[in-house]
Order: sequence, then structure tokens, then C-alpha cells
Amino acid sequence: DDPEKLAAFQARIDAGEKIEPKDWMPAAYRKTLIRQIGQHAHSEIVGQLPEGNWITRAPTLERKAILLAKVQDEAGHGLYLYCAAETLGVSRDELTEMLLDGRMKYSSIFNYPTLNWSDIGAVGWLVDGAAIINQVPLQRTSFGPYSRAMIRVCKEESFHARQGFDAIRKMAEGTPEQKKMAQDSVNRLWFPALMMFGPSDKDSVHSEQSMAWKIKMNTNDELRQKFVDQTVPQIEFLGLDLPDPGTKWNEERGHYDYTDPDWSEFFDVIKGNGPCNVDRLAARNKAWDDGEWVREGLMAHAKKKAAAKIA
Ligand code: FAQ
Repeated sequence: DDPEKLAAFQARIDAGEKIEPKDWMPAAYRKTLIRQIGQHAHSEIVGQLPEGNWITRAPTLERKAILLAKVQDEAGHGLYLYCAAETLGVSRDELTEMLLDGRMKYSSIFNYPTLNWSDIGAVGWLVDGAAIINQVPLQRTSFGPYSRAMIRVCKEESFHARQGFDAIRKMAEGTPEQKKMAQDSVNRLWFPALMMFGPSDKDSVHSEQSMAWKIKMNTNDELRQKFVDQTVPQIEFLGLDLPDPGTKWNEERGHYDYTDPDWSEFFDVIKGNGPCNVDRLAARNKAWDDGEWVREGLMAHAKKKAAAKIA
């Protein structure tokens, strides 16, 4: 890339201007955005699986309607984000193929199972809670379409997190058995939720450049700390035990100290070896294959319509 163009581009970023799809941008900026927005979209799509699995088994009609709406929202977020990625010159088909053959990632969290109803509350509360902390700053990200997508997505994520907290609260305040289930969910999902923010700053390969370009607004560790600080009092409010015995308020830092997740487990999960990686990709591949007749039908219809217009 031409150094003068690069300097002018950086000046726009530094001045807080939004970069729009037709503007000049460095090839690496485009590539990083396609990777991050694409992975984000894939996460929303794959993220429907652990919760979708419980729609038929929700305990009441009200919980079922809420969960159904939430899972549909996630599908919407995925489609919205694919559109944002498409403005960068990649097609949705290409992105989908890269997800299906493992060339692109999706969030590590969705490779953990949801074993019972209490896990559904914990996912809404912890996973959507973590997603919000990550996505609120992304509303100010430098790429216009991504930033605008995040504004709408964050509004819906707030509803998701609240419904999750409400569901787990019911469990935590329920029978001793239900409370035990809530505790077990928090214990199992706490460290995987911390992993959602990515590796520790010293191992984060993309952070420095992505922050200079305002593709990311904070480091992984900054956002992880924010999540811990926000969530620990909520766990205490629920009357549950903290899942990490290393959690301790640090007066000097003004933050909770906490134990890092097992990073070898994280890298293993993102390499494809988590408890549900194989199942998740098999489900997405099956959905793609089963949907072939729909795609073919839509194409045939579109061609017929276009031909009728010409005639
Ligand atoms: N999982 O250099 P960094 C949701 C990879 S929320 C898998 O730090 P970066 C809502 C990373 O790609 C979840 N891979 O990377 C919902 C890179 O590998 P690569 C989605 C991860 O990009 C709730 C390598 O590790 N949210 O879906 C993860 O600067 C309930 C080195 O890492 C977003 O995607 C991970 N957790 O920072 C839906 C938010 N962390 O690509 C349904 C937007 C890192 O070179 C139900 N994304 N890696 O092969 C971001 O903010 C960033 O991409 C980070 C990672 C912070 C995730």
C-alpha cells in the first residue's frame, strides 16, 4: 500500500471518522475486518445450536416463547453481520464455505454443551452478558456498517442477558435441587465465558494493529476484567458460590483479581478439539446440505422473474 494513502487513512481513523465500504482502505484492514465480522457472524449462527436444542424442552410456555425469540434474534444478527461483511467484497457463500470446512472460526463458547435448563439461563446471563461487554465498544468501531450493526445487536443482546438472569434467578431461588443445578451451570460455564474475550493480551496477535485501526476498541484483558467486575456481584446476589476460588476484591487496583482460564484448553478448543466442535460443524453442514433445494428453488424463481422482466 502507498505510504501516503496509509497515512491519510490513519489520520481519518484517528479523527474518529467512519470508513465506508467504497472508501479506500488498506488490504490488511479489509482482511482483518472480513475475518472478525465473518467469525462474529458465524458465532451468531452456530450460537443458535446450544439454545435451540432446548426450545422443545422449555419448562413453561412463557419461557419457550422467550427462548424462541432469542434464538431467532441470533439468526438475525448473523444475517445482519454477513451483510456487513459482504460490503467488503466477500460473498455470503464464500464465508459459509469457510465456516463449513473449518477455515474460519466461530466463538469457542459454542463448543461447550448445554446439559440442562439451568444452562440456558446461564448462557443468556453469562454468554450474552460477555457478548454485550465486547460489543458495546464495537458500536464505535471504525468501519461504518459494522458499527451500525452493533447498535441494533446490542439492544437485542440486553434483552437476552436479562431473560437469562431471570431464568437462572428462578433456579437459584428455587428448591435446593434447582439451586444446585444453577451452581453447577455457573461452575461449568464461568471459565468458558472468560475465554470468549480471546487469549491474554500477551498472546493476542491481532490486538495491537486492530486497536490502532479502531477495529477493536479495547484489549481482550480489559474487557475480561470488566466482565469479572460486573458479574461477581451478580453471582453473590443470586446467593451462589463464586466458581473461581481465586476471586478477590483488590482495593488497590479497584478491580476483582481472578484466575485466568486454562489457556491450553482454549487453544485446543479453537483448534477443533472442544467437547462439541464436531457436532456443531456437522449440524451446520447438514443444514447447508438440507437447504440445497431451497437455494435452487429461489435461484430458479429469480431467473424466471428476471427473464419475464426482459421479455
Ligand atoms: N473463540 O489476536 P486475537 C455471540 C482467535 S458473541 C474462537 O486476540 P482478535 C452472541 C482469533 O480469531 C461471540 N477463536 O484475535 C451470542 C485469532 O485467530 P485467527 C462472538 C478466538 O480477533 C450469544 C486468535 O484466536 N463475538 O456470538 C476467540 O483480535 C449467545 C488470536 O486472538 C465476536 O466475535 C474465541 N473466543 O480478538 C450468539 C465479537 N478469541 O483468526 C448466540 C467480535 C480469539 O488469527 C448465543 N470479535 N480467537 O485464526 C472480537 O471482538 C475479537 O475477534 C475477539 C478476538 C476479541 C473475539
